[in-house]
This record gives sequence, structure tokens and C-alpha cells, in this order.
Amino acid sequence: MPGDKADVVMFGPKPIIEEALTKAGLNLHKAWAAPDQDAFIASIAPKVRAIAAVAGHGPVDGALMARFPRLEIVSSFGVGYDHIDAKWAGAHGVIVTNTPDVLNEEVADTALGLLLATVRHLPQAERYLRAGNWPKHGDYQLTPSLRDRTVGIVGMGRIGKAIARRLDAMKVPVVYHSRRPADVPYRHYPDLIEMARAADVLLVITPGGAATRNLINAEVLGALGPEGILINMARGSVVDEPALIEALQNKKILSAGLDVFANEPKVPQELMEMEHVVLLPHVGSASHATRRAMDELVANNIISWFAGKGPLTPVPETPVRK
Ligand code: 8YV
Repeated sequence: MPGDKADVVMFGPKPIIEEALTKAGLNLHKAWAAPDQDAFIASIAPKVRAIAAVAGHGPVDGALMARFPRLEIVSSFGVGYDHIDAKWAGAHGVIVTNTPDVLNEEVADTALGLLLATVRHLPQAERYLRAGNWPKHGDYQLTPSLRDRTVGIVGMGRIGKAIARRLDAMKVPVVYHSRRPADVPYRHYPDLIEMARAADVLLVITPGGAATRNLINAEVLGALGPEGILINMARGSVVDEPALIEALQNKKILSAGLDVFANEPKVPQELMEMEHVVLLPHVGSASHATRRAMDELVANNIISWFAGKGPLTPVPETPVRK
């Protein structure tokens, strides 16, 4: 209802979002700050009309959303919203929004950084220098090259396209796999195994969730082959992690660069012990500027909704009620 001072709940701290919502005159409830979170939620549930959600503060599933009978909108931080049951929301007339576009270039930059770091051993070479090995043992070993590689992008959405543009500029051939062909000049492979055979790098940037769980499995890794490199910028759930560890241990693929893991922030010990893989703590979008833009979009979706102007960036599963 426009003009109404609506009640919004958050389950974890996010100062920029908190400030923007409060400044807009909304009633913000900080569930994480309550000594008994469950009792607190029960006490505010009848009036809550919005959730500002961040992955890592727990999943927003049907059971949680059902606790708020007047819930109208869940505004989620991040372009990926696999921690939200958007289907449940859609079926119950609750809008879900995410934060697309504002992070495309940042995540694409990080993807290229991770790709180069992995192919050219940049972290290992730096460790070599810092350990004082250069004067003692001479030059760092020669490395594989991006020059002789075709990159197969898994998922040609907004970020996939930003990554492909960068590879184009670097004169690296691109092919891609997605359910439907996209409006791009690269070769589309409807069959992932076939693309894995043709490509030298698989760069994964497809949404997480049930539809893509373990999409990159032992068979795909086998098809990628012993010179192949896997880069995962998507979600840990998209890769069968035990199969990846097995493939790396048995040299079925050459290496991997991973920004995401199945059970974050836990990283399997087997991966930690591998000198030749590059591991990042989910930093794809994690710059001050991009995270601020994402925070602001989370708040602005809620502000716009309660100003009667509709959500700014609703996800396709949920109804748009303007
Ligand atoms: C965030 C992301 O780091 O947007 C996404 O989907 O994975 C990242 O930008 C993530 O949402 C952190 O919670």
C-alpha cells in the first residue's frame, strides 16, 4: 500500500541496505540482533511485508516465507537467488527480486583474472618469488598458455556475454553451451559433453539450483580431458565436487580455478592441498563499488515497491504486481 510505513525484516547485518531502508521511512526489524531470533520473528510476523535477504544468512524457503502472512516482496542480494524458493514465492503471490546487471563487468573481470591466474600459474609464481626461490633456484617453471585454447562458456547470460567480450578482445576463441542459443556470434553446443571435448577450458557461469546441480560431472570432466582446465564462477552446486577432486588427483584434467564451492565457506582439504589449483573465497563481485550497487538495488526494490512503483528487478518466476 503506497504511503504505508511498511515493516521489513532482515536476518543479518548489511549496513548500506539498513541505512537506505531506514532513510526511506520503512520499519526495519533486525532479526539477527534479537537474543531469541525465533521468538522475535513470531512477534513481528503478522506485520512484516518485506524481507531483505542475503545468501549466507540462511535460505529463504517456503516454511520461512509462510511465517509472514502479509509478505509481499523478498528482495535478495546477488544475481543468483538459489537460496530463495522463488517457485514457492511465485505460487503464493510473493515477488522476489535479485541484483542483476550491476555486477556483470566486475564478475567478468574476476573471471578473466581467475582464468589467467590458473592457466599461467600467477599465484604459484608469486609464492615462488616470496619464498626467495628466484635467486636460489632461478626462473619459475614454464606454464601452459591461454594462446592455444578455446574457452567453452557454460551459461551465456549477461555475465557470460561480458566474459566472452573480454576473451574476444584477447583473441581467444569462444564457444558456449546453454539450454537455448543466445544472440551471440559464437558457436552454440546444445550438448555439453560435445563442447567439453571441443574446448580446452570450461568456464562455468550458469545459475545454481536444482536445474544445474552437478551439471559438471565425471563424464564432462573426462570429455574435457587431461589438458583441460575448469573455471567455476557460478555456484559450487553446479560442479560435482568429489568428481572434480578425483579428476584433479588422477590428472584427468590439468587444473581448476574455483571461486565457489559446494559447502562454503568450507573448502575440501583435498583441494587445499593441491598446489596447482587456484582457489578464491567467492570474491566474484566483491569490490566496494559493486557491492554498494548491489546493496542499493536490494533496498531500492523494496522502496520502489512500497512507493507503488513496482519492483525494479523481479525474477521471472514471480508475479509482477504494479
Ligand atoms: C555474491 C553472487 O557474492 O551475485 C551472486 O549471485 O554469487 C555474488 O555476487 C553472493 O550473492 C554473496 O552472498
